[in-house]
Amino acid sequence: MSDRATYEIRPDDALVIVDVQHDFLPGGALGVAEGERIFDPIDALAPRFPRVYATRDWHPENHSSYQQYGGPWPVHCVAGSHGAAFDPRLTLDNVDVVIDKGTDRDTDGYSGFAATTLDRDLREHEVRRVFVCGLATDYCVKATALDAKAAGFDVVVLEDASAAVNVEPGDEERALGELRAAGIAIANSADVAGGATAAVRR
Ligand code: VGL
Ligand code: ZN
Repeated sequence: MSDRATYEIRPDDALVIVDVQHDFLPGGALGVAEGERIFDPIDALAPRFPRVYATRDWHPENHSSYQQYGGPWPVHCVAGSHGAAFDPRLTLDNVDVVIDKGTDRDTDGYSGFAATTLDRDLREHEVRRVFVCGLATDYCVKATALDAKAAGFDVVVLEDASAAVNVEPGDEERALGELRAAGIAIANSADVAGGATAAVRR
């Protein structure tokens, strides 16, 4: 359930869209069952934000998170592969910056802040509040939101614009609980108001 608050989009806001790639959508290597429901909310939100980032899980072929190397996951999001490409239902015209993550073999790279330029770029653009959405709520959305909060940004996770892997039933609810406990707000896209009808990208 979302917290009952309205968020008026401000010039110091950014939207971070996490890992909307073939492999995380139905039919992909690590397809999130409800993944397709995020497209309408994201399309409604992204054009109104002054700055929009899209992260990509972008792994080497021998990434340590793959089962053949002792990790928990099937091979997914190999850099340059079809599975790693953005799903075409993500409107890239709305995206200012693409952030590749998980490029290092030995770290999971769940967070968009892990060994990337995201933190520096947000600060250069004087962003103070970060809205996070995408795939998957219980992994990369969660890790990105927690790191944004730890880095000092105000953070709102958009529940309906995100979807969970749910390896275990209830993982999504547990993830949202962890986010709340860290001081992160949970909202729905309908709780986000205003913003430019066609934002001037900067
Ligand atoms: C993710 C599992 C492995 C994610 C990435 O994008 O949530 N999950 N790699
Ligand atoms: Zn991954």
